[in-house]
Amino acid sequence: MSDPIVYVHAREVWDSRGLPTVEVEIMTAGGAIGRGIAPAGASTGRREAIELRDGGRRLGGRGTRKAVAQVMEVVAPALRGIAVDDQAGIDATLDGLDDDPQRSHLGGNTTTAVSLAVAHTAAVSAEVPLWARLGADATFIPRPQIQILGGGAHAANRVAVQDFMAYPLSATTITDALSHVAETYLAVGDLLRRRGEPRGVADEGGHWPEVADTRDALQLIVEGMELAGFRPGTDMGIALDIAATQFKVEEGYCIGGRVYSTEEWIDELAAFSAEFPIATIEDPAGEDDSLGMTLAVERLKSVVVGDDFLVTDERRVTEAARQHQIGAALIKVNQAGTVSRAAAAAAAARAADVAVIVSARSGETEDVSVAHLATGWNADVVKVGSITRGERTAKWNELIRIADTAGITRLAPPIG
Ligand code: 2PG
Ligand code: MG
Repeated sequence: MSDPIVYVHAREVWDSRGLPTVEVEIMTAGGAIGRGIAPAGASTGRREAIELRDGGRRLGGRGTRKAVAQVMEVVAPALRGIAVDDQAGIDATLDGLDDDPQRSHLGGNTTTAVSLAVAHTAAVSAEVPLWARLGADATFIPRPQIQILGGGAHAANRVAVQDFMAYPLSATTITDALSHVAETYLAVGDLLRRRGEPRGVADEGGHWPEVADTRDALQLIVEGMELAGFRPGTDMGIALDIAATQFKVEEGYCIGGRVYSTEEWIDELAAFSAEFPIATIEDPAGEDDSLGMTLAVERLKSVVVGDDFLVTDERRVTEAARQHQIGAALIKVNQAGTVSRAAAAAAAARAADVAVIVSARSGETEDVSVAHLATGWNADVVKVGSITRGERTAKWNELIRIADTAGITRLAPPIG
């Protein structure tokens, strides 16, 4: 039964970095109400959907009042009267409202919040949970990759690598997976405390990286796994997000004052990949470094994941699978700008036999969409940061609820 949209409203709310973002609320004739909030990246790819920010002096130019105004003045009149269950049609309408594919006029944050709000409202209208509306046949929960140490742009570049995660391998349920990682997170905290290091957290809740270098961080995590009683590589693997675009220079990659050629850099990662139980390595090369991605796929033992390299773009995913044989694609709705475009990128990955990792951003809120999208799209992996901080645990706790209420006991098999 068609349930038309009667009301679209936007407001400025706050994210986990104390920065403003856009929330959209939608109501239908049938009385269904749903909300979506746009997340925000810190290490963004140059090809991803562009956020609309206010500029000027308020909040360092990061205000989102212009984005709110775009929803109220441009989007709302275009959506009123459209059936809320027509996600594809509504997302196409959003596409049509901005002649720039990167959405510089309407804002990728604007369209993301609207598109997510539509998805949630449609689920409420249909009286089913969002994950079930997206994929009623979901029989497993994606296996989580959970941050232990933050780094890169999420920790003032204290170390170059952005994200050191634990990837529970022997856990068979989401509750066990989260519990195994929590034990490891606490053990790593104990090890850091024994070293006498301060124990602050990075942007996504991982321990602040008071480590000498990448090798030290990897050793610390392996030690933490063992201290918590898990066998590295058997019970738990490591997942890295290098986010190499962040330290790409013309001649190669610059770390700690040393410049590596692309080949030297990939060989450095290959040595880590051979020495440590690293299941997956995301963005080992910069967003434009096609050669670096090819070398990474050839030389790393770990599965190569594309994030900035793919920017949740259907065509780039297909092309990277063909040209580079990448092993997994990161999927982020706000890189693509709409739920439908992100779904198309995930489908392109599936069609090319590339694993799907649905990911949150470093700037997040209480919005739990990512838990539903990852489950409904049958993602192999879900990544939302650490096991601490409310904006992160909101997603993990939602996955626990989905598993519990739907009786889904299985976890996706590990990749890599
Ligand atoms: C990433 C994300 C999430 P950001 O690079 O995968 O960790 O970071 O949101 O800052 O782009
Ligand atoms: Mg990344």
